[in-house]
Amino acid sequence: MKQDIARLFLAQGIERVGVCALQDLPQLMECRAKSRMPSRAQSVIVCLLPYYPGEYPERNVARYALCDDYHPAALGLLERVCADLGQAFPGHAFVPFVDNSPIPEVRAAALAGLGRKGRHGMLIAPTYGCHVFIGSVVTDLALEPDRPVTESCGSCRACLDACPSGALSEQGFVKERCRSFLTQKRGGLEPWQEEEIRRGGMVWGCDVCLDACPCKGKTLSPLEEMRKNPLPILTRENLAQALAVKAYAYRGEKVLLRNLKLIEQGK
Ligand code: B12
Repeated sequence: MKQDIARLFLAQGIERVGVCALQDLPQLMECRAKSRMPSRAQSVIVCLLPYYPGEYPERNVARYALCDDYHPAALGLLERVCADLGQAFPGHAFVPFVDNSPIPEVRAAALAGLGRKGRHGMLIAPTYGCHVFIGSVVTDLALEPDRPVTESCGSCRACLDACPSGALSEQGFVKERCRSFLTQKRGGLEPWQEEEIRRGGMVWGCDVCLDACPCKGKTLSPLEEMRKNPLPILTRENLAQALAVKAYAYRGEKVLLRNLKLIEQGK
């Protein structure tokens, strides 16, 4: 059964698929998408969506957000897989989720054998490293779970040493200090938070911990959907156009203009 499932994902270009039992995820996350969970859900089919689009050293936007918004693209791929799964297994439910998901995706992917959780908190997968998005399909089929990956980063602390804001340390991850989080934060910022954005020079997101990771992976994404229209430098001039298609659009113009202004001050 799992081979048939993997074949249907592969038909959409998705090469890496694994399964974990829903009951092994101790807590689902509260979010609007939770209402889409199928009743009597039993298994989570987790998949990797590699996104590395190239280096773009001059970029002021995190690599994951350079190309057109991955959310509708990934959901589109998974919806097509779900339609095929519905035909192959009539009477069963298949519901796709990406990012805005009740599934703690990094944990689910590690449990499904797709890679290990790095010290930076992200999944590190063979070949693609941490440059992967994670998607999942929740189903009421009882599928045999794959073997979890429980390896750790050993003595490597490259991401901890590189994190410029102290968000990553031996003590764990402090979201409120993460530059990626700060560039997304709405409303007023404290002076130290503004300074982090100025120093980081990124209008959206942060890649410092990924770039420092020796297992980051630099294989160009085989998924055309993840490589559309890279826009490495966001400016006041191209902002309106970018807001029509990029992942950061959901945060709105105000937050992005604030970040652009802070970065101009830092130059
Ligand atoms: C909220 C969120 C953020 C927040 C907070 C991140 C955080 N680390 O808490 C902010 C805005 C800061 C953020 C930033 C980024 N994010 Co984000 N984010 C999410 C989101 C929506 C939820 C994460 C969450 O709160 N999880 C709940 C907590 C409890 O889980 P956890 O911290 O992973 O792990 C705990 C347990 O699960 C357990 N555990 C974890 N793994 C395992 C494995 C095993 C085997 C076991 C037993 C236990 C275990 O231990 C942990 C401690 O208790 C996920 C999507 C999703 N639905 O999961 C994306 C997601 C994690 N983000 C993603 C990305 C790409 C990023 C950025 C790289 C973007 C960027 N370049 O700026 C940065 C990276 C920052 C960083 N170092 O984490 C990707 C990561 C892909 C990957 N390869 O792992 C995800 C999966 C989205 C996606 N669909 O692809 N993010």
